[in-house]
Amino acid sequence: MTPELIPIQDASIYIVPQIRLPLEAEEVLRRLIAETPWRAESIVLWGKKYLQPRLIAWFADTGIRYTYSRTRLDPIPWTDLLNEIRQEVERIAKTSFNSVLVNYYRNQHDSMGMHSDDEPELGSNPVIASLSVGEPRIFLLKHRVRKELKTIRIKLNSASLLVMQGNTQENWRHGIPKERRPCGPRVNLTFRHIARRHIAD
Ligand SMILES: O=C(O)CCC(=O)C(=O)O
Ligand SMILES: [Mn+2]
Repeated sequence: MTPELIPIQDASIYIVPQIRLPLEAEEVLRRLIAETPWRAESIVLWGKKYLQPRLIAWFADTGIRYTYSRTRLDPIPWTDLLNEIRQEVERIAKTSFNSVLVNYYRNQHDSMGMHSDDEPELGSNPVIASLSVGEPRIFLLKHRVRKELKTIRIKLNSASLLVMQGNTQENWRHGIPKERRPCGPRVNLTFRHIARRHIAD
């Protein structure tokens, strides 16, 4: 399916509304929820420890370490399902990925705060490819400095692939807000490439 360019200043973002998956999206969702060794990570806010409002798992090629939101993650080896999805995502994004962070939003109360994917191990101008399966959720984008630019809201439907590249992370933050309406589960897979100098021996 053809990519739709999202016209945003100081960024380069496109969406492929429905990518080809190895199984029906509902089955991918069901299997990922059932078979992933989910972790509840904690975050420290104003000196107090909280559980992050979502579950995560991190898969990567062997030997890769990644620090995400100040949490050091040890990777799980790729499953066949994730590897097949990776191949299709690499074909579309025209780049290779050696890791995927999987986020599980169980219901409307789960969310991800506004952030940029700008950890040093991602290098400059990273390509981040983000696949959504399950309940559609709103993806917010806010410019980091140009407050006159409106917040952008993009609905991410099941089986859609959002690709952020170029100077997007440098200029914009993104996140998934909580919802007021009841929401079913959503799993999001963000494929990333971790720079070689950060790969442990
Ligand atoms: O769930 C999403 O669509 C966003 C995930 C994300 O921004 C991240 O994992 O860094
Ligand atoms: Mn992100």
